[in-house]
Amino acid sequence: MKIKAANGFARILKSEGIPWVSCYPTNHVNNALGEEGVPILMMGEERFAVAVADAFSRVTSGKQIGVCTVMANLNAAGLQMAYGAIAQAWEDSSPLLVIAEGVGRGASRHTHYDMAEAFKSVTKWVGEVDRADLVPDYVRRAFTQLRSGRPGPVLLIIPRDLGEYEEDEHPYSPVKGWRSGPDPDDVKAALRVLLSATNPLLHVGEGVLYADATSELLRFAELAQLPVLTTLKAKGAFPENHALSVGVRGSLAEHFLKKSDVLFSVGSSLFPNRFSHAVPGAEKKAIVQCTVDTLDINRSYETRHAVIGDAKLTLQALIDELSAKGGVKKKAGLVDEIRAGKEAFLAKFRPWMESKETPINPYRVFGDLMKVLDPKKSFVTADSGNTRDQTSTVYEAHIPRGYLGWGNVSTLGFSLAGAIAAKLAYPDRQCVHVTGDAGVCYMMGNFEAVARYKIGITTIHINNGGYSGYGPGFWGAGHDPYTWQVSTHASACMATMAKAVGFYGEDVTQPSEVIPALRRAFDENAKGRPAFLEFICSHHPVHGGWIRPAVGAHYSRLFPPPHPALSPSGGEGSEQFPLPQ
Ligand SMILES: Cc1ncc(C[n+]2csc(CCOP(=O)(O)OP(=O)(O)O)c2C)c(N)n1
Ligand SMILES: [Mg+2]
Repeated sequence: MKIKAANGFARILKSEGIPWVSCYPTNHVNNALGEEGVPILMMGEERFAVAVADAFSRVTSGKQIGVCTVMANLNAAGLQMAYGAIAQAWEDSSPLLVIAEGVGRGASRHTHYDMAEAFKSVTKWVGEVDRADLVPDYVRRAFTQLRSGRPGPVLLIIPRDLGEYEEDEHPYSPVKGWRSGPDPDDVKAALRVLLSATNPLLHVGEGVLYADATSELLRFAELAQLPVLTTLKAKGAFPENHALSVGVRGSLAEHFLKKSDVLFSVGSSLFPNRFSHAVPGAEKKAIVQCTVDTLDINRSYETRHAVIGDAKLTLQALIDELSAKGGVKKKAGLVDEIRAGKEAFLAKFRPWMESKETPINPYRVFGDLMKVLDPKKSFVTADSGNTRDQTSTVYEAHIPRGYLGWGNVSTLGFSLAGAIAAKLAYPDRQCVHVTGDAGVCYMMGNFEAVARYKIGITTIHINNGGYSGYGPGFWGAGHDPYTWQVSTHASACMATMAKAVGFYGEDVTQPSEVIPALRRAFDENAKGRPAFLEFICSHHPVHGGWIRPAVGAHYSRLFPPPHPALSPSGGEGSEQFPLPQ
């Protein structure tokens, strides 16, 4: 049977198990998806169509692939608007499939915008389909890229005028994806370094989640008796209530990072950015880097010990090797040290989490949120700004993707996409995202779509009438004092805006009302109605820090030294006041 190219493509997506495609019109593939019965999620704009698909790949750690379509061809406005979202997926290595409509035969002379060229630097692969019967071949190649190796976005350009192809002559079967295992000699060498350590630290990146290796991680950490630190993107890969967890950031994490003589890293690029630690005293430590991609070897630090391969296969090999040696004796002292460090860390934050002050202290909202959520059946993510910094400091994630940390770049507004995707991936979980004043503005145009599709998520808006820490306050002058203030709640009520497009909405001004309001919101969510809770909060831009290289250290050229006024704790100290982000 002959079939139109776009319809053949839609059927192939179905056979790949793609449950829905997020989109924004126009794209001829959208009509084919409709005709073939593939559910469509039409968001309020392209950036969000991409973000929701991206977030779906992230929250499922690539077990499902997010797919989106955007407008392109001679009017590439959609694809141009999507650029930021695709670049973000690229920076975070998220396996996302973007479909753009290609320029028809002979029409490329009418445009000076070259889609493929424009996206080569932010995609793993760009495929330009130029014949109908090649649709299966191109999609096969796309899914090979999406399911193998280091994840990353793929762009497929499918013109409208490809015509038809004979479906029976060009059948398609789903692509499984391939892994590669580590060199056994490298595994042995890595273990030798680990076992020679006095103070080893297991450093865990998101690669462990994408490799579906969280149970192997747990086994290995316990077998080797290692304190475990995760990157922001890997938050939750190791249960944060485990006796060996030192979390992501703040004094406890910093203590173990500084103290370690062997940093044993699995599934991380190890490159330090604004939202991760640098390795302090890297020159004096032994770093072992287990990663899927040689791109990250000898990148930010000189690599002397590496294990290249899939994180699950690598951890299995490490477990086998270590078990053969009988494992490592239980370290009661280590567990006590972690417990005491955690207690000291919490002693600082707990009073804020229980604060009765008004405007509400943002930590009170997060403390109460933790009281009402079942950590085994919930999903939390946060936006750029203090909501990210504060939740990632105190929120305890107990299950993989119980918290979505994201952001090599950290693009305002993405948290809503995270919550939508999580609800679609895990309908039984209570899904919550926390955002600030700037974040809300970045996602606003998409609330109508969330209500239209009856996606029962809760938006927590921490309203502090500005970009907290950018302006002056108890923390000092602020780092962007001319660009921080927005309307206060008295003149701009975002909950009213959300209500107007179908959300359940409330303003919350009293600390005692935080929990009751959350419960009401969750009840509405259970009925398929999204909820928007606007908490009138104080500016409190204090959070767990990131280690920066000491000024003058070999790697400090990665970061300019912070202005002293911006960093009362000295840049490499523990809990930090705001830095430019
Ligand atoms: C697309 C984009 N542009 C700019 C920024 C820089 N940025 C980071 S946080 C922030 C302001 C956050 O303010 P708000 O949402 O009110 O959160 P708060 O820190 O006050 O809780 C800005 C402008 C960004 N992260 N993303
Ligand atoms: Mg704010």
